[in-house]
Amino acid sequence: MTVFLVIIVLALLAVTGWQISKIFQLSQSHDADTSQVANDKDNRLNGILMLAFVIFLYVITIYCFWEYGRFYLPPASAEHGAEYDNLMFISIALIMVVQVITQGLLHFFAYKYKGKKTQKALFYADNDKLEFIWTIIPVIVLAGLIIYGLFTWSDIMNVSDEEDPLVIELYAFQFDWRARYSGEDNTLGKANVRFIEGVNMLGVDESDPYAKDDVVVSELHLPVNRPVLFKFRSQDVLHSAYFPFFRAQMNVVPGMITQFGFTPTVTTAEIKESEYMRDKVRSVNEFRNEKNKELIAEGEPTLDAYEFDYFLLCNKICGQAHYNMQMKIIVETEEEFNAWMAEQPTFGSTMEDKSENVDRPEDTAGDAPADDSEENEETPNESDVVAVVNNEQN
Ligand SMILES: [Cu+2]
Repeated sequence: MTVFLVIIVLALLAVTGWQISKIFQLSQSHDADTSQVANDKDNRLNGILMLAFVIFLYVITIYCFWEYGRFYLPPASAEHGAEYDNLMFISIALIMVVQVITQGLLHFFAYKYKGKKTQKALFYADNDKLEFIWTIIPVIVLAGLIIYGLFTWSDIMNVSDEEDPLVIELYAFQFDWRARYSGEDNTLGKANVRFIEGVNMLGVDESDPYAKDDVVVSELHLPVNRPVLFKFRSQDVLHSAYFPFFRAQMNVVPGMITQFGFTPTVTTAEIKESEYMRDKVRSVNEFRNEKNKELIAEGEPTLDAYEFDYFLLCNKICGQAHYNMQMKIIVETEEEFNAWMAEQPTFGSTMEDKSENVDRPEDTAGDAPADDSEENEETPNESDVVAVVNNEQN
């Protein structure tokens, strides 16, 4: 509120100042140039400002490339990445060249042809040839860019079944991810939000035989050089699966299954060893060490050393803890992947373990007469529970 009042007071003061200066102007002698029409001096000043503005733009652009160019991602860790990066680079390079030239000419001409008292503007209605040239060149260039983009798009988006992709479901919910591998049959079991209960947090259909060998995990492991087809599902709101190092992103939409496929080509171990990543890790850790000195002085706990890992991130602002919605990705060799996979419990075994633990009261109910146990299969009410307890005592 105070800030609001201060702003109003400042605005009123500015208006007062402006009005006072107006009064001064009007009260000055008639010799001074009080005309509202720009004179040569005004035009020269505006011309120079035009030129200065475009120079400022260029300087800041060059500075940003120089200073922040290192924040570009390294070459993609997925097969389609090079295609994607090429399209991006060609589009940006074209836009860059055209904008540097046109922006420069626009401002330079504004300076060069600034108004002069002695000069009269030339009346020039139109020029068909010029108009044809500046229409047809952008048409050809844009059409080329769009067609190139469409080819790249269909190349990236079409995952053929012939490549035998590893099918993995990525399940998004506020605010975490789960991955479901389709197991030996490479077919995901059916799932529905209605089946969500206890450990079955993805709502996998227990009665579907394809679901038995599915494997649900909270860390995504991918074998290198094997095509992967991701099927995305959301439990609650719109999320977006974002794999920056693999140049992939796909919306995760409640009520439908979206998909995206790629082939990882660089293992986690390899990228950690790359020059780019070693530089990055070193510079992050330099910052952390500096910060740690401050923290030690304040008696606070220090930061851990940074280590790089691939991550799957959420790229849609989906709620309060959106910033922390991430899942670690480990790209490894086929052997390492198989060894890891062999250790993971399947969905079938997890559900069996669960029923062994949870279904014990029903087992006791089995001792009761047949008609009683039938009743128990329906929604149990309080009297049934009492009956079970009584049976146990007997
Ligand atoms: Cu999200």
